[in-house]
Amino acid sequence: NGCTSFLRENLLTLLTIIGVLSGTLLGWSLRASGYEWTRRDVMYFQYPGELFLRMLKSLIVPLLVSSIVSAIGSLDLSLSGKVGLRAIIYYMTTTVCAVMLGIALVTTIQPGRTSDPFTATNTTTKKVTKDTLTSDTLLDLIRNVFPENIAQATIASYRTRLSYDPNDSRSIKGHLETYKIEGDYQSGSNVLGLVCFSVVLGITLGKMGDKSKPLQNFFHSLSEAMMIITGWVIWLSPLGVFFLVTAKIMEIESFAELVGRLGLYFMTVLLGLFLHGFGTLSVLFILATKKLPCRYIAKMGQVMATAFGTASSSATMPITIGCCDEMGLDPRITRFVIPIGATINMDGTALYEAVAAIFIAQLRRVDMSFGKIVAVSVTATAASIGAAGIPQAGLVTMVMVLDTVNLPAEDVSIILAVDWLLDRFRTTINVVCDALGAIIVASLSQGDIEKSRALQNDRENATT
Ligand code: DAS
Repeated sequence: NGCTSFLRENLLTLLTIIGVLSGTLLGWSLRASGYEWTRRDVMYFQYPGELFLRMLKSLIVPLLVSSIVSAIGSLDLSLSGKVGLRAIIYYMTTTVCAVMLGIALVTTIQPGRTSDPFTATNTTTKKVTKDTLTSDTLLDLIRNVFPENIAQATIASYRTRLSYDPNDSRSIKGHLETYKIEGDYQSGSNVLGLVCFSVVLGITLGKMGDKSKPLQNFFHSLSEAMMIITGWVIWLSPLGVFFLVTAKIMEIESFAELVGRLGLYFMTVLLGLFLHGFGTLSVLFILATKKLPCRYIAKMGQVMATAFGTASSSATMPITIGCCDEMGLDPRITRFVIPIGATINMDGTALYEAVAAIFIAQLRRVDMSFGKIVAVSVTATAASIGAAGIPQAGLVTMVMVLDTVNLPAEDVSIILAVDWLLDRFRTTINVVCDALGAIIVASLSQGDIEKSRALQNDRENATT
C-alpha cells in the first residue's frame, strides 16, 4: 500500500536521516561522558565517514567533466547556448537575491551590536592562522577560469579544507586550538577552470558533429559509469554521515557560543537561509514553471540529507543528478546544469558570507557605509562562485570579503565555533537551489528541446 511504497522509495533517505540523528546522539553522549578525547580519538571516529566522503569526492572530477562535455556535445549549439544562458541568469539572480536578503536581515537584526565587542580574536577557543589564509582578488578568481594546466586544476580542485594536526595527543577540550586552513582560496576556484574547459570542449565536440562521435560516446559512457558507481556508494550514506556527524559533535568544545554571543548571528543566518530557500526560490520556481516546488522538494530528501551530513555540495552532486533523473528531467539538461551549479551557484554560501562579514564589522563597531555594503555584496557573490563545494569552503573564501571592508582575516575565527553547523544548512540550500535550477531550466527549455529533436529527426530522415 501507500505506506510501504513510501518506505521503499525513501528507505535510503530515512536511513541517512537516522544516521545524522544517531550520530548527533552518540557524539553528544561521548562528549558528555567526561572522558578526555584526544584529536586522534576523533580522527578514528571520523575515519569511516572520511572514507565515504572520499569515495564521493573521487567521483566528482570524472563525473563533472564527462557530464558537461557529453551533455553540451549532445545538444545542438543554439540549444546549449540557450540552456547555458538560462542557467547563468538563474544562478546570478538567485545568488544576488540571497546576498540582498542576507544584508537586509543582518543590518536589521544587528546581531553584532548586542554582543560584547571583541578586543582580540583569540578570545575564542580557536584561532585561524593568517599565514595559511590567502585572500584572493577578483582578478585571481577570473584568472582561475582559464587554468594554465588542466591536470593541476584537477588535482588542486578539492584541496582546501579546515584541518588540524591529527597527531596532536592533547585533549581537545578547552586549550587554544589552532586550526589551519590548508591549501588556499586558489584551489577552491580551480574548479572553475575545469568547468570552463569542459564547456569549451563540449561546444567543440558539438561543432565537430559526427567526427567527434567516438569521443562523445566515451564521455557519455564515462558519465553513465560514474552514475552507476554513485548508485553503489550512495548506500553507504547512512553509515558515512553517522561517523562524520559523531566526530564533528565530539570535537565541539562548547555549545555556549551557539546559544551565547553567536546565537543571534546563528539565527540570522538560519532565518536568511530558510527565507531564501522556501521564499525567494519558491517564488522564482512558481514564476518560471507555473508549478508548486513542494512536490519536487519532497523528492529531494536523500540529496538534502547527504548535503547536510557531508557539508559538501560537490560530493552530493552525483546524488543530485540521480535525483533529477528520477524526476524524469532531460539528462542532457541535468548533466549540463547541475555540475556547473554545484561549482558556481552557492546561494547559501553567498548569504552566509554577507551576513558574517557585516556581523564581524558590527562586533568591531566598524561603520558600514553604503559603499562598503555594496563591496561586501559584490565580493560575497564572487566568493561564493569561487568557493569549492567542500566542507567549510565558505569560511575560507570569507577572507576575500573581510579584506574588502579592511577587517583582519583572523576574524574568521570569531565565527568558527558555529561554522560546522551553519555549513551543513547552507550546503543544503546550495544543493536545493541547484536542483530547482535544473527543473526550471529544463521547463523553460522544453519547447527548444522538442524543436531541436524535430530538427534532428528531419536531418536523419533526409539522410536515410
Ligand atoms: N560546504 C560548502 C558546500 O559544499 C558550502 C560552504 O562552505 O559555504 O557547498
